[in-house]
Amino acid sequence: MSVAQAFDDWMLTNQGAMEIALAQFLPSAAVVPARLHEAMRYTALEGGKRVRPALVFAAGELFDADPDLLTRAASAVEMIHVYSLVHDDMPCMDDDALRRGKPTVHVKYDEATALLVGDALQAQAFSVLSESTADPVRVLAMVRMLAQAAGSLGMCGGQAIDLASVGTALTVTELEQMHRLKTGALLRASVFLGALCGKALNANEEAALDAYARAVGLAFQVVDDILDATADSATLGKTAGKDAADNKPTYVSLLGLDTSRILAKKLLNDALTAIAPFGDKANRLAELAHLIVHRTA
Ligand code: GRG
Repeated sequence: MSVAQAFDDWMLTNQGAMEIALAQFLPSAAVVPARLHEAMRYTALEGGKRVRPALVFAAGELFDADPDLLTRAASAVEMIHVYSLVHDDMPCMDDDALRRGKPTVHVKYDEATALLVGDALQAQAFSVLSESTADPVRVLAMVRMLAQAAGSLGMCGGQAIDLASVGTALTVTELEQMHRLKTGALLRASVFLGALCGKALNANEEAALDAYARAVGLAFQVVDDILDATADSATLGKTAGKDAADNKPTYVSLLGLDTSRILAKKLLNDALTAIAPFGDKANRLAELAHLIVHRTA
């Protein structure tokens, strides 16, 4: 089997595991309030690339993680991610009708339901993580890591800067700061949550993972900006060309397409260099960095 085929199989296995875990960790649509639970399952199941769970699993493999804790961490991160997408698509934020190839939650259901779906997914993420029977000190560190990545000093803070920056002229440094929080914080937390499910990290390992996670987090956003400007809505499963239509500062609007592509390649190189000391054990993390930079959707 080729290396590429083995990686594709590994991704499919993880996506399957994620589907089963999310289906189990989300309340059944038969449980009251049925409409809310149905909407939570509608948006969280059968969709998305599951990049964040893959980062959790890949980092977990590197540090011989506890499988149950790893599945809980991957599910929790994905629930936070899905909540952010549901809220981001609402009329008070990005106002989008299409996500993961399906009508967004406020379109399919209604705005109040979309708000509650996001709130409930966020709460469920912490519930799933904290119900682990692993060492409570370790679980508490993971809860803290996820909370900090999701909060006002992480994803929510980045979203606030994003909303305030529409129609303004950001510098590349300011754009990077926004994305480090909005998208980068949760991607970084995915890597560290996976690692925390395994043996304790020494300072060198922590620094290497941090450099990898930061490079991959930023690369993800640079590529997202490139795809928004170049791909079509059917391929992306969400509305393409929205950044320019909304007058949002992006890597493409600030640097142009060619320089943005060069930057994405440089970040890929930074990510691979950072994890080189781990050797072959970090192959999955390396392959994920390639996937993030070379993805087409
Ligand atoms: C509402 C608190 C709050 C935060 C929203 C993540 C986010 C912050 C907004 C999403 C807007 C957006 C399109 C950001 C660009 C990067 C991004 C997170 C893309 C979507 O992630 P993918 O490509 O999506 O991993 P899938 O559907 O594959 O999981």
